[in-house]
Amino acid sequence: MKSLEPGDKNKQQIVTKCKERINAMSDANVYAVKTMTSKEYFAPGHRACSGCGQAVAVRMVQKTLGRNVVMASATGCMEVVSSPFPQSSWQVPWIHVAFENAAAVASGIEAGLKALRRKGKIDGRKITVVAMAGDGGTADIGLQALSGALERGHDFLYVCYDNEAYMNTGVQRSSATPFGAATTTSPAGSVNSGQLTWKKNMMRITAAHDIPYAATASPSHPLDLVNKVKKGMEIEGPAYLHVLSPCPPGWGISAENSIQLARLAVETGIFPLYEIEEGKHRMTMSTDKLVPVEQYLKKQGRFRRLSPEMMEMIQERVRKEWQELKEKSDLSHGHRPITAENFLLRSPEGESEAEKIFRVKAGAPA
Ligand SMILES: Cc1ncc(C[n+]2csc(CCOP(=O)(O)OP(=O)(O)O)c2C)c(N)n1
Ligand code: SF4
Ligand SMILES: [Mg+2]
Repeated sequence: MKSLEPGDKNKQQIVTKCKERINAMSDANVYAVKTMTSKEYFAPGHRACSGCGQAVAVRMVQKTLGRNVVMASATGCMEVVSSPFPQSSWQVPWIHVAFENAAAVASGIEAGLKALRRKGKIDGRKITVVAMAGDGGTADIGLQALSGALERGHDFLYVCYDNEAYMNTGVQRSSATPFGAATTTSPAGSVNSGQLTWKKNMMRITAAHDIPYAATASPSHPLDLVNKVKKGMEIEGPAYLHVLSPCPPGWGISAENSIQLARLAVETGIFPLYEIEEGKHRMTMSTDKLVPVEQYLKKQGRFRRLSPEMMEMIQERVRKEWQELKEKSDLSHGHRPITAENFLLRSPEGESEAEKIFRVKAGAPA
């Protein structure tokens, strides 16, 4: 492929060339991170463990959200690691709320902003209201508050960072802990092999509220994640994002394998990437051949005691749920491939890093 020439001043030409390059890449997701804004809204210096998948995901989500947000953040790992008084990693308005009420607080913020706008005390510019919580704060203790906020139809984005247990308080099971995983309250030993129930399906629960948008996302697929955050911001009404967040100490994995594990969760079909928009399902990352679940499970200490029978039960369930999801997706939109069209990630404040890089390389005027 022809490289960019210093004389390529026409922006359209530059963008076309960028798109050609990107389409030639086997997996645009690998390169997406480099195109994000260099501005940090979840600043470094926080105390998350190395390899924390949740911290990686939060950073990407915040880069996409930009400055015009108000955050309500439930108690959990991200609150604890980011806000030891008097320090804070948050470069945006951020409120720490209780374990159970992130969605209720976000509802109040949204209603308050509406009232201020109506009274002419703030201008009409869009301010995104975001609630964030872990799987415990979402699927267990915060479920009632979330259900109420979805039912009332508040215009907000709820992000659940799912590391599949109560990590902040020492790896206790939650209803999002997967079948067979060992935690301190679902120990694996001679009697049981870990969690005995199947993971609660928050996508089905939130979609049952007939909200305009619900999606799963993973830090291993940044482009997909960014697109979904953008959609959640743009859509009027409640949007729900469920983000897989590998946790090295809780999952029994090494820090450097965290994102690889997130990728395997997607590729095995254990954590499929899809969205439900106005009731229509769409797989955003599909494959005809799933990687065997064993490759994902065997890499994690929490599944060390899984028997071959349990492994087979998990494989069977994943296969069945994948097939059901595929059929639902085929009935509506079908698979949407990643193309260069949705690759150039513009930061909310303007030019994307990719555009800046290519403009500078091409010698175009600043
Ligand atoms: C009412 C109440 N019960 C228990 C706690 C203790 N507590 C704080 S965070 C937490 C677990 C958080 O789990 P999760 O929401 O999954 O977030 P993670 O730490 O895993 O990111 C618990 C049990 C609390 N703060 N408030
Ligand atoms: S315990 Fe897990 S979720 Fe919490 S900061 Fe460490 S890696 Fe992240
Ligand atoms: Mg958790």
